[in-house]
Amino acid sequence: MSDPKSETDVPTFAVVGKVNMGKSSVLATLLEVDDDRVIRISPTPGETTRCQILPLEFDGQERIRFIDTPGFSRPIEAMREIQRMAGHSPPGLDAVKTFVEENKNSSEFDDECQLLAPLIDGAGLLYIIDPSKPLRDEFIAEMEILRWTGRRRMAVLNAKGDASDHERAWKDRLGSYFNLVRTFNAHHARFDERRRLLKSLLEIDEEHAGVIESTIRFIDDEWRQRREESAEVVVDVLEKVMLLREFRILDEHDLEVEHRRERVKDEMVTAYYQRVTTIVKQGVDCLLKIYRHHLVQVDWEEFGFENIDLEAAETWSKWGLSRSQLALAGGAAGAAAGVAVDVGTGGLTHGAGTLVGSIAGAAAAFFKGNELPDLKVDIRGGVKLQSGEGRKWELGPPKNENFPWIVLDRLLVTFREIQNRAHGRRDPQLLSGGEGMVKRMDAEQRRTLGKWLNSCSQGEPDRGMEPDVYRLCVATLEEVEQGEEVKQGE
Ligand SMILES: Nc1nc2c(ncn2[C@@H]2O[C@H](COP(=O)(O)OP(=O)(O)O)[C@@H](O)[C@H]2O)c(=O)[nH]1
Ligand SMILES: [Mg+2]
Repeated sequence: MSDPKSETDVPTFAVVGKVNMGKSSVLATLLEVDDDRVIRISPTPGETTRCQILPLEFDGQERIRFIDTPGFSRPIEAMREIQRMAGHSPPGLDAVKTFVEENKNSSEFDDECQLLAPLIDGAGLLYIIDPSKPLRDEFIAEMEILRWTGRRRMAVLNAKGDASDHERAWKDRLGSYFNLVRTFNAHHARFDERRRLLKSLLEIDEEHAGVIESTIRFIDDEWRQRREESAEVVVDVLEKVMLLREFRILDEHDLEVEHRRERVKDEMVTAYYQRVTTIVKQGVDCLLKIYRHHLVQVDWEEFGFENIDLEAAETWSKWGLSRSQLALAGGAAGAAAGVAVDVGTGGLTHGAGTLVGSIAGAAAAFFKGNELPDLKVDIRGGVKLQSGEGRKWELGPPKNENFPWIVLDRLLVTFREIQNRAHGRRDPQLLSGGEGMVKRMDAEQRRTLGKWLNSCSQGEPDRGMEPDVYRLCVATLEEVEQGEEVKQGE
């Protein structure tokens, strides 16, 4: 059986542990919920006072049910009470049932009664602990109570801090109380770890193996689809950016007065980069949506293109592009280089020259003495005669052949950070920067992509190359996914 046929067929797991151990955070990461209105995560203990059902659904059908619980608040007292109720015999599920029955209307053991109710109903359990905390008597009491329920149980180590001091003690003890011990960090777990934790459920609920296995297949399919959609986003952004042109209609007077010409040029360059930023931002928003992130934001003040200083060392290093990588990327796109003015040469006037020469000097100075591709950063464009009075000034894309690779790297680095971003976190900042990703592409991929980018920059995307470009983007994203996790700040 691979589909749950009725509600009682849905494998159910209660998430238990002491208050504030990260139970809700583990669930939020596992189920990709970054919304505090759906799963409340709080630094103040004891805010959850009721159980909450959190279904894992596919195609509108609940496949695995998790129950978030308030957590233990008085485990030692509860343990004694259950022991007292068991009398001379060893405590078991009956004593736990009696305990809940007798205390459910009193406030004394409210949290314990809430937490134990789903276990009495037959749920398996995930016991969340923080191995950076010392193993105290209250935890032993919790483990005893859970063992008495007789339910299949897994301990999940969610280390909030440095676990090295106490982890051994925890592991020694957990082994004798739980069927399974797993590590899952609510702030760092990525797709693989989420998948592994779901797979572990098989070991504590063999009865529902079919449903759990088919759910994992759904998750794998969905993950592949997300990667494919992301590749489409990347290709789309690159094409849009390379096709982008900024226009102004100028009259003769504007063109003849140098300071006016300069002003128009500056305005156009600013407007151009603002539009590049908008395109990239829309792409990043799509990626965030694909991976179900609603909370995080990218600092566009810093990472947008509006104030991009293509000649500054910082611009390159922030995105992890070393000089040699730039040389490689540039080499691949080399065909795009050397075309300074490719529009309307017939009507070209003095304006275009000024435009093209504008920022090249600084870049050349920065890279002086290095065997590097031409890093001129002027924007291609020209002036065309319009019918009637005006002249059309057109610019874009930057002549710098590395430009599309920088755009691509921003997308890849952002994609990597999205992969590393756990939904259980509630801090809004998606960090950007760090090691670049373009370098992971091999020479063949760069050559293909470079050729296609070149066709885009000339205003005529090579449609025949698109399937190859899409495939290499999918492969690159997969590569990025599998890369080492770059630890994010807390
Ligand atoms: N640094 C860090 N903090 C965590 C982690 N898991 C949970 N927390 C924090 O611990 C606090 C309690 O988490 P919560 O999930 O609400 O605990 P619960 O009471 O067991 O549901 C919150 O401030 C979380 O942000 C973790 O893996 N790392
Ligand atoms: Mg909670």
